[in-house]
Amino acid sequence: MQILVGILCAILAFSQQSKPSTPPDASAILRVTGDVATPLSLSLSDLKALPRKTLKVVNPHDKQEEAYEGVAVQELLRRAGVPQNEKLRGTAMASYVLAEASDGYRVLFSLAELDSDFQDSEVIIADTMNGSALGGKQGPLKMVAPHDKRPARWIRMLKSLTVVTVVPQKLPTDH
Ligand SMILES: Nc1nc2c(c(=O)[nH]1)N[C@H]1C(S)=C(S)[C@@H](COP(=O)(O)O)O[C@H]1N2
Ligand SMILES: [Mo]
Repeated sequence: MQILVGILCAILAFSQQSKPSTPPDASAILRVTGDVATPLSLSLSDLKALPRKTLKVVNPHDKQEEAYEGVAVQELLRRAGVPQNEKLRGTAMASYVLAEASDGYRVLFSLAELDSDFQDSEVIIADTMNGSALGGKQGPLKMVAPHDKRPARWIRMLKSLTVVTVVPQKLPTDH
């Protein structure tokens, strides 16, 4: 009897193991993860269906006027359940958004920098420039921070936003 139970368990374990894991959603191109209530996985068409913002900026590098269209980062953070406006206080004031691109480039924004109660940063996740989709190394998604004087945080090939809350550091008691 015990042997039979053992064999059945082994078969069950094997069948569980050989089950194919859920395939990654190929159309999901932007992930909003980390310290969020509701992680998001958004495709290009999901982004097209969200409230859209347009920005006219002069690119600090080539001094050309560019029109970007996309979704406000604050909108995405709101949908992910990140504290905003009057709820942005306490530990969330030491939270930041880590934006990562597929070439490994990474930039940071504090939550307060992306909150309209603190400043109008107008940071958007753009999917078009001058009416055309962002191709090649420019896209498909590019974060545009129009009030930064250098475009170093205009992160191209954006693939994820991760919210991180800085853990309070314990200072040695003898200090
Ligand atoms: N993914 C990614 N985005 C990036 C960078 C990068 O190396 N990788 N460099 C940044 C810097 S330092 C600048 S000045 C601008 C340059 O943008 P451009 O290559 O479109 O002129 O992109 C920013 N965004
Ligand atoms: Mo740069």
